[in-house]
Amino acid sequence: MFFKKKKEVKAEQRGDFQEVRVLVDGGYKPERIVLKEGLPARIIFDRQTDSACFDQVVFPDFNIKADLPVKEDFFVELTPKEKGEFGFACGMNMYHGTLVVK
Ligand SMILES: [Cu+2]
Repeated sequence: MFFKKKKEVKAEQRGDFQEVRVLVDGGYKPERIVLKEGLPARIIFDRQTDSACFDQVVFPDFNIKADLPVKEDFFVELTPKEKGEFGFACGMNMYHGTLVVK
């Protein structure tokens, strides 16, 4: 049997923070984002679809609920304080992504 691993992208460290871009179009690309524990993170959402499904993005573990503009970069800033996997989703909880904190 073969298992296809979901694409995982590591945030790029820039001095005292880490940054990653997420394309929003029929889902979140990448779906799995690797972050370093304790380092402030900037997740840049690049929403290219006007589907109402992606009007909001929600990070329940970080108490973040944000409105995503269309065709405009939107920054979500958070600091992962513990290791583990933390989900995020569209406002309707249909499309999902995961922050993998190492
Ligand atoms: Cu949705």
